[in-house]
Amino acid sequence: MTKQDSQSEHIRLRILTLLESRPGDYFSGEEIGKALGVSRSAVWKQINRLRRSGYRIHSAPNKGYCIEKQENVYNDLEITKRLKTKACVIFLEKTDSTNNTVKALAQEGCEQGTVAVALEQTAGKGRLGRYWKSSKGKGIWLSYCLRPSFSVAELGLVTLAGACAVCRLLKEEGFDAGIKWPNDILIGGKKVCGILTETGFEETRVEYVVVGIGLNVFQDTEDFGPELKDFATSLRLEKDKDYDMASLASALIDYLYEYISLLEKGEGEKIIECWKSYSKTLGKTIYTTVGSRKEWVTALDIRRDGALIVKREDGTVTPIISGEIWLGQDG
Ligand code: BT5
Repeated sequence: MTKQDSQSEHIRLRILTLLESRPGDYFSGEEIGKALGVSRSAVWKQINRLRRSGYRIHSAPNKGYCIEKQENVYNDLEITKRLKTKACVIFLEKTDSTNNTVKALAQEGCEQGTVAVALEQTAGKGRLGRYWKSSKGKGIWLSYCLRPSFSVAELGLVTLAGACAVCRLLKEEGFDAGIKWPNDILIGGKKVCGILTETGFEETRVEYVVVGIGLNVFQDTEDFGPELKDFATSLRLEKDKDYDMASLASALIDYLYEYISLLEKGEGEKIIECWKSYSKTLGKTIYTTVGSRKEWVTALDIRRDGALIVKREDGTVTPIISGEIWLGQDG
């Protein structure tokens, strides 16, 4: 976002705040311009942009502008308005993958805290070339850019930080959510959220890390299709209420910022502690690939680099760096 873009966003936010302070009441262009220290034509221009973002703003000759009260508007301003931390939110109606969007922005030099949020992803990505179903308006599809100051050895903690942020949000929404190593967030044994972390290197130095989070919100069982319906869930399926996407997205960004800050302060062990408190994996029997073959093991602990420490049937203890696990009967 250029300086000019961010200035005009700031003006839009202030116009919005003013109009929303008395929905249904008219404010003249002159009055708004005076309050903000900008010209009437600048007000008019930003009002039109607000309209294009979905706000119902009426105008009447000699009266000015008035906004209709609206619920659940989901766009960059609504997310930014609710943020407690600083982030630069870029909202897209449609993109292939918000991770790709942020990677491109990172390569152009965007700052830490740049976040792409999309209403729809046409090629949402999971790990290892898998897909992430991201239908229009059905969930929160966002990616956050980091410019890591912490060591490469701590990179594994970024995904864990993302998982902690999601679990905290879900707990506050009243869900008993838990983490299945390494990146699945489950409610009642079904996947409600996935996290994909991608890293960009410049020779051996980490240039950027992109944390992509996909959180299912409004899907019905049919939305998931035959392939996913038995394994996936959404907040709406778990608890039928009216979720406000902008509030969910802004809280998620705030929590992500908080957990990432712990990493930057060298307090990675707090992320591990938090991850353990939400874990649905530790202490459980799991089925996974150890070395080159699949076997039943017991998940013992999580290492600082994010590896899962497991105990094999022959009693040996070994780390699993990446891969897939399946929870056993006790999971
Ligand atoms: C993940 O991969 O779980 C990471 C998903 C990350 C998605 C976010 S959305 C914003 C950002 N932009 C992107 O392009 N990606 C990130 P993995 O552990 O590999 O799981 C992928 C598997 O989950 C698929 O093979 C399906 O079986 C299943 N799946 C696909 N879409 C799903 C959905 N919406 N809900 C639950 N499960 C899903």
